[in-house]
Parts: sequence; C-alpha cells; structure tokens
Amino acid sequence: MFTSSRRFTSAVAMVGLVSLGLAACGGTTKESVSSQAPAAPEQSSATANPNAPLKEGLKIAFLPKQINNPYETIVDKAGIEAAAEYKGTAKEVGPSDASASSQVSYINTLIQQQQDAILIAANDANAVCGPLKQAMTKGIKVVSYDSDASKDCRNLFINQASSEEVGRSEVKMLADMIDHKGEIAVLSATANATNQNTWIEFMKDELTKPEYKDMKLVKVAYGDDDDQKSFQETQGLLQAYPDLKGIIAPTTVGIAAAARYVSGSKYKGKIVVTGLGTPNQMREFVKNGTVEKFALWNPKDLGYLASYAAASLASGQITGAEGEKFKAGKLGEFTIGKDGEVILGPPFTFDAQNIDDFDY
Ligand code: RAM
Repeated sequence: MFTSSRRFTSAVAMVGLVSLGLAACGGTTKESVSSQAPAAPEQSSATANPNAPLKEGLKIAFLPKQINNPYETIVDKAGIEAAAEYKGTAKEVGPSDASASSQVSYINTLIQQQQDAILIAANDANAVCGPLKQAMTKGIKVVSYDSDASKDCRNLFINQASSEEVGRSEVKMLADMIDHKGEIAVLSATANATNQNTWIEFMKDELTKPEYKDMKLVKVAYGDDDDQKSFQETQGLLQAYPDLKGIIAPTTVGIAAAARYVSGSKYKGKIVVTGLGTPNQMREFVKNGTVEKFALWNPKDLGYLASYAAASLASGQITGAEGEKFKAGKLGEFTIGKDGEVILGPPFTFDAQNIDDFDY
C-alpha cells in the first residue's frame, strides 16, 4: 500500500497502540452506553463462519462526517466501487456540516430502509450511539471508519492508521522543521471529532518528551472542517501568537485552508504548516514553498477496506471479534485487533519530490 517511504512511520512501535488509542478517545464509557441499550448487540451471540461466501445483493450505506469534504468523497466513492465487485449496492448519504448531532436523522432513515450495513465516520462518538445501537439490534451491521463511534455502538472500526503513530509522527515532523524550538498550535476539525481528538492526545503526550522541552503548544483551534472557518482560525492564531513557529492541522480541510492563508500572507516562509492533507489539495502549496511536507494514507484504500469489512460482517464471515480475519479484495487479508479495530496501514509523507506521483 505505502511502498516508497516508511520514514514517517519507522520510529514508533505498533505494539500496544490500539488500546492506548482507544483509551485516549474520551467519549462514552461502556457503562453509560449499555445503560441506554435496548438489547445486547447481535455480535455477542453470533458465530463467525470464515468460509461463508460474500452475499450478493447487499445494501450498504456510507455516512461520512460531511458530504462536501473532498477527503470523505474519495473514501466513500472507493467504498461504493468496491461494493460493485461483490455485487452489492452502496450509496453515500450525509450532512453538509460535521456537527455532533448532524448524522442522527440519517441513521434513522437507513434503519427504516433496512440497509445491511451502515458505515459511519462519526462526528461525535456519543451523539450517534443510540441510533447505531438501534440499528445493531435490528441486525444491521455497523462499521465506523475514519472517526470512531463508541465501541459498544459499532461492530468494527476501520482505522486509517495507528492513532498513536499519527499523533506522535505529526509532532516529530513539525519539530524537525522548526529545530525543536518555539510556540506551536494545532488547527483541528470539530471539537468532538473522535479521530482528531485521539491524535491530539498523542501529540500532547509526545510533547512531554525531553526532546521537545523548547516547544510549547499554545492553542488548539477548531476550524470545524469548514474551509472558511479554518482559514479565519489560522489568521486568528497568527495574530494572537506573534511568536508562533508552526501549525499542525490534522485535517485535510484545515491544512489546505491554513496553507492558503499563509501562502497569501506575510507569514509565508516564516511559519511552518504541516499535518494531514490530500496531495491534490496540497500540491500548489508544496510547489510554492508554503508547505514542505505533510502526511496521509490512501483514502481510496480506506473506503475499499471498510466496504469489504461491512460485506464480510453482513455475510457472517466475521463477527467483529479480535483475531478474526477477512479478505478485502485486492488489498488482501486483514485481521481484527483489540476492541474491533482494523488498521489499514502506516501513513505516508508527501513532499516536493513525490507529490506528483499521487492523484487523489
Ligand atoms: C478531514 C476529516 C477526516 C480526517 C482527515 C485527515 O478530511 O477530518 O476525518 O481523517 O481530514
């Protein structure tokens, strides 16, 4: 999947990361969720049949954080295309803003439509939990991808990369570019986003290490994965913190907006912008020298893997239990880890040398 560069990923061991990542999510506890649960989710009693063929005619639906985010569009399109390979029908539905409760009514509609599986990039681990539990009790498989829902409210979480690896690597990458010195800020997505919040917890933990003693995180700002708001938040950070040396935007919307602001301002060349971006959105800012390097995984692979995971669940091949294996078409075999987490693979670092090799 990510063949040409491992330098972004090599420093951090993968062992034990999954549990740390989930512990850092915050969010709904097992107890608080189960007290609202109408019945035990179906997965607890089901038995996996690894030899079951993928069922034909499965109906699955992708519910992204928001539909007008280019990243989510790439992920879901690939997932929808994957469904054609196993002769299923897939679609994308969702809100135009990434707010906490925006996905609830969509889940209710998908339940009424008797989808076989709902795939969700949760805007809030808790706000979607009740309706997702409802779906599970009706036999609908629930797969979170990109941004997890509370683990009692889904069968599987398809994580794009180890959360710990993403968080720590972002700090390392920025530190390298500012000689491990100075004030830094994070420009995040929404305040409730499970994925960004988990990464930020690992960033903060990484910053406690001695090698970062001269770096200080002064602010976490939220652009809500809205281009204009992210642009304005960048401007606000640079005005409020005149000594700021770098910004990490662990969101494709945020990093593109931050780079656009810096690119057209007096801060170009003085402030380091990095984070997670798509090569197509970031190309111009890498070429004009605003951004030296940033990271991401392959969003197409994420959608493709999530789609196959949903089909495998809905076909009874897997139940979501740790250690179960399933085949994700051309991506090969994956094993379910602790707490129903499946990791796509390591992230990849993009820079001026390699960015033209990618088109997404
Ligand atoms: C944005 C979204 C998404 C995240 C990427 C990196 O598109 O916040 O959830 O995974 O950035």
